[in-house]
Amino acid sequence: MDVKQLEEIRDHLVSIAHKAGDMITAAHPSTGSSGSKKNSVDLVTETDQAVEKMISTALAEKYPDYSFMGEETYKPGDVLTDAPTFVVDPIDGTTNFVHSFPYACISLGFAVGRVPTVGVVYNPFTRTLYSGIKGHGAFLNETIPLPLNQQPEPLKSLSDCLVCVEYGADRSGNDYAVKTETFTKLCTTKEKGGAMVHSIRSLGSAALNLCGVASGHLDVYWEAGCWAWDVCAGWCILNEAGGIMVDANPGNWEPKIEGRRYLAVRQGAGQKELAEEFWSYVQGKFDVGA
Ligand code: LIP
Repeated sequence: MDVKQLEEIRDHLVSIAHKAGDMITAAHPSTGSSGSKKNSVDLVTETDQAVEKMISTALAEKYPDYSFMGEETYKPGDVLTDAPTFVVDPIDGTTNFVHSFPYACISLGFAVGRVPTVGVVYNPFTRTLYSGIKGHGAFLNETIPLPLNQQPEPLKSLSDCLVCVEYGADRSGNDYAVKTETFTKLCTTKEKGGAMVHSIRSLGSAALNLCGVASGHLDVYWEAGCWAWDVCAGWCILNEAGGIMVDANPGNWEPKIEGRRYLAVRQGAGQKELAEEFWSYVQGKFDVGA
């Protein structure tokens, strides 16, 4: 696919993101207006479903030959293939949306050969738009190149980092223990065997977290359990901003979009060493995605 075609796709995704943003900001949900999927903290609202319908219809009209994978219409067993595919989360950060915490977005990814190739992520509450095309850079609000600091500081040590993590919806079992024990280790003093990171943040939207790493205001983002539609768009933007994505479990430098385990590191000298340092603090191994 040539760059003209990819730019046309990006432009279409940007206009869909704005339409979706208007639907989301007009919705005024309440905690009582949501339903749940897997458990009481895995929320979904009528707005998630209506926005996905609008997006899939708009994409099918213009690109009838491309596949579509969306959070609200995904069925267990659906797989991402090598075919050009739109990978979409109508509201990433549904819990935030339900609580009117203004950190939620529309995440519109386009994968070719299962590689994130176009990404558009739009937070309609702050009117912040991130976009990227593979090989052609990433931008904030279409004109400001990412990362925001074009001469990012070297990544010398995890102890200098602001680290983003998420608790996710599974609140027991092996993977929850791996997360929470690792969170503790990250924050603990060096004397007690920890990484003594500057701090950790848990903000509730994988796509915006990836854009935070792409921008450079987060140094690292580590998560297991989220899905292809949470990461596809942000991953393209991250890579185009010079960031890297590796596996949340130690040792794998080439995670898959649908692998459900992710560690993102911002641009800067020493990225790979920082990923290795992070892995050395991971307590156990995630089962998800295995
Ligand atoms: C959410 C993510 C969040 C993650 C949750 C969930 P949703 O997406 O972006 O960061 O921790 O497991 O996947 O459900 O709001 O689209």
